Amino acid sequence: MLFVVVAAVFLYGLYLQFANKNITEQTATGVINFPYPDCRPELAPCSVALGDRQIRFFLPKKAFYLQVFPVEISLAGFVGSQPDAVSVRFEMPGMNMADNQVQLSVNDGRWRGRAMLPVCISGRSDWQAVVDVKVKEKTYRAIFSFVVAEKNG
Ligand SMILES: [Cu+2]
Repeated sequence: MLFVVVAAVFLYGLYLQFANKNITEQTATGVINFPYPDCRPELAPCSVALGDRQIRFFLPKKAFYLQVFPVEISLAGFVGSQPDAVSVRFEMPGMNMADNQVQLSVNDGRWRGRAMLPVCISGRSDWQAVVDVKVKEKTYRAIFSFVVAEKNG
């Protein structure tokens, strides 16, 4: 009987090791979050770094609702693992807004695209730009907060 208990505990330990290993591997092939940057991309270009890798986010000085505006990302430190795709998704923290994702295209090392923001029915103007840099099976993610100051251009 004791043997059975010992064997069960041993097997449970093995199972836990296996489960933990799976979680670690999922993280390694999933999303790698950059630290949250303490800057305002609507005021000045905003950079965030994780190790050698840097993501720099450009917004126009004024981003307006219901008007197309340019977004731009420049990357540094992704040497030897050039990104396959870069996208920006616009969200509001804690609010379910319509899906709004822009795929950027690269030219001269700069990733550019054009975006448009809807008017928030609650009157809020605080947005988050979720930047995803895809490198093979990994996604490097940086989140930039910004405020849309005016409703009309
Ligand atoms: Cu909203």
